[in-house]
Amino acid sequence: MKTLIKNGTVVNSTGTASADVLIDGEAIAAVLAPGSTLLGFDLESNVDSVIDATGKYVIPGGIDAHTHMEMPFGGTFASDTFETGTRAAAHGGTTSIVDFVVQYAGENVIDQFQLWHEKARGNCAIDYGFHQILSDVQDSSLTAMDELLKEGVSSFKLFMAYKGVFLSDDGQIVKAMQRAASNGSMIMMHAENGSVIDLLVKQAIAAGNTSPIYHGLTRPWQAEEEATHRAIMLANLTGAPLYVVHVSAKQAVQQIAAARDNGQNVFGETCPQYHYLSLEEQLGAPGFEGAKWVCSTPLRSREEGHQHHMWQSLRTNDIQMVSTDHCPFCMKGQKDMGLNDFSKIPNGIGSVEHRMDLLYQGVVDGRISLERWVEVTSTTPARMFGMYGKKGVIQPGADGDVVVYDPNGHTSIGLGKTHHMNMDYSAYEGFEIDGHVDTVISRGKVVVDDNKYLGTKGDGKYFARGLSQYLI
Ligand code: DUC
Ligand code: ZN
Ligand code: ZN
Repeated sequence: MKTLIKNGTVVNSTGTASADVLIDGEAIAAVLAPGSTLLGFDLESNVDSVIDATGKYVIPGGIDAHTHMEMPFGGTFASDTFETGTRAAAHGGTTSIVDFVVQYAGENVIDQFQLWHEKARGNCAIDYGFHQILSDVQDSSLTAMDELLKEGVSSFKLFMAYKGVFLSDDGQIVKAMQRAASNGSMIMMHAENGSVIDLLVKQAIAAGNTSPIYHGLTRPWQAEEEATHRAIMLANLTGAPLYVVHVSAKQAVQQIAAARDNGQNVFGETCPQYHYLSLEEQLGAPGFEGAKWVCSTPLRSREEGHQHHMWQSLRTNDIQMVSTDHCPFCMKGQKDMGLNDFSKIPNGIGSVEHRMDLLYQGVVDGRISLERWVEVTSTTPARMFGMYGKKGVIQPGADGDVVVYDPNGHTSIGLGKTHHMNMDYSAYEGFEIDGHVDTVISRGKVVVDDNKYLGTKGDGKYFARGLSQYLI
């Protein structure tokens, strides 16, 4: 199967050019000046299909490097399965995800890795890789870190919050960091001070403060800044590279920026919710509505300027990339477990389908450049997590993961509109985007065209990742 995408504007993180893109089988075969022939052959009459991208952007498929499909968490499971979640991702122009294998205390890491393979295999619409969560860091977990590297898992996530669920103490963190420093893998950190949060939560509930806004008020930015600083110091001590996930507080960004200025291999990820949504407007919505936006780290105060700072840090590269932390729960039967106690609301927001559009609106609004959009949503995730070359770029030899994006199109986000995620609400209901995902190609196959899903369950394959390109 040969496909020619003609007359488009190809946008890579390094620049923009008018070019035709030839996909042969599963890979990009050539990027050519518009109307070029190849060895004297007219391309258009020698391919199976032609996509006219006149007036449109041709970009590398999005990579969401932080998702939790069907994650067991908060007494329930994230409501998107690998099947529904990856199909929704495809609709939104994302052609790869990196999901998290969960290991709770006492479980065996390798067993869990095999279990996650079973959940995903044959079910995904797009390609997928895995990070590994470590909770208690057993001796067998350390050897598993070496073994998993050979299986294409080069990043390990630890939690400084969620005591009794995920939390690793500082000694356990240091042990895992020492192993990462020696085997070249990346430590990912959920950086919030769990003990402080647990105390504030207990005090809030005892005082009768049970509504969703208290989720945010009991997870203050100081708890995020302190844990971010501590993680940076432990990484400094051990020499491990550190990737701080879902950064939401401007003070945490400042810690990351200072460490980077100091020459340390520290990286920051943020998510669209921290750019657009706030403690006051969403978490503080009347009644129980705020439960829709209970996630951790929490939405921050707009009055304190966090959202503005997140956009700024993305532009200045104090923060390197944007994932979603896609972890959806329905209001009915899931979020409503916390109707009388915010601490029982399952933590998570779903937005795997909207990340590309929400960040593109940042281009329209003059907050980031077109090339930076591609960089933070595709190229940097590929480089950060050992996928670059195959993913994250439009060049010969790369996988044929390509999105035709229409800057003159329009996207209305909301239930009954562009929503394909398995959620009974949208965290972005009513958002209007000045752009549209027209065609999504995954390894040479059109999987979404004009909002229609054309793929098949199981099109997506496991991607064994290499080491991060950002480490020397
Ligand atoms: N935060 C969430 O909101 N959900 C899943 C796990 C996490 O760290
Ligand atoms: Zn987390
Ligand atoms: Zn997460």
